[in-house]
Amino acid sequence: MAIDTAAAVVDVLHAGEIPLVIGGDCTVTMGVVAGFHDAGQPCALLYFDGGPDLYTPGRTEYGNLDAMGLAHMLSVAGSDAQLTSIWGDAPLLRSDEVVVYGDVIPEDPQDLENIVATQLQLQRVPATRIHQGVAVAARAALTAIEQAGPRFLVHFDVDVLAHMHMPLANMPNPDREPWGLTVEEVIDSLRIFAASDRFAGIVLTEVNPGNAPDQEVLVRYVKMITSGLDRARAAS
Ligand SMILES: [Mn+2]
Repeated sequence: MAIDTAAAVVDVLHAGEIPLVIGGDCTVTMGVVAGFHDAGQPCALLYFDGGPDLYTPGRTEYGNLDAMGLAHMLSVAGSDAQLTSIWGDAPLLRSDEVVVYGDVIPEDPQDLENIVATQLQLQRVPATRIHQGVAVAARAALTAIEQAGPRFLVHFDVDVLAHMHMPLANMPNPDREPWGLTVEEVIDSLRIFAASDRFAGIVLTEVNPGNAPDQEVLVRYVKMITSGLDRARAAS
């Protein structure tokens, strides 16, 4: 699937358009980043997600690859070599080409993702910082990602929202502190990112319509994304 996704992204980029990729779990982003490389337009990655997906096989309770996507793009030690070698020996991304935005991983020195993120010196703008002021937080993330490369891709996992606000994620974060984002915080953030000259595409992940309590939630999701991608409204 990742290889097919990469080929489709190459076609979109060669047509001079901005890819909108609808996943899928978070591993779909591997194929999208690879597509930018294959098209000769390597991208930095703004990882807008409730967790940084830094687990490797054998290190999560559930074993879901969904929680391992960024680890495999960075070729973190313990990654599955079948996945990290699809596009050659070099990692798809270096850690200085990534900014993690909106995560709710605990600042616990025992937390595995916290340990890996610290070791990699990943730049992070966690949800707690966004709650203090979304515009300031989003502009800080934007500055960092604009410095990370000539263009950036946004990976957007619906689990960055508190599940009670948008109950669609395949692997929801629990509804307890630290809380995920609100719909308004997502819209304000996306507008700031999408207005950048360096915004080069977006991947939407984890939306499982089977989880939706009613159709209205899906309508709210689509309105949130389209409103967030309204580049003309970023200054408002
Ligand atoms: Mn994710």
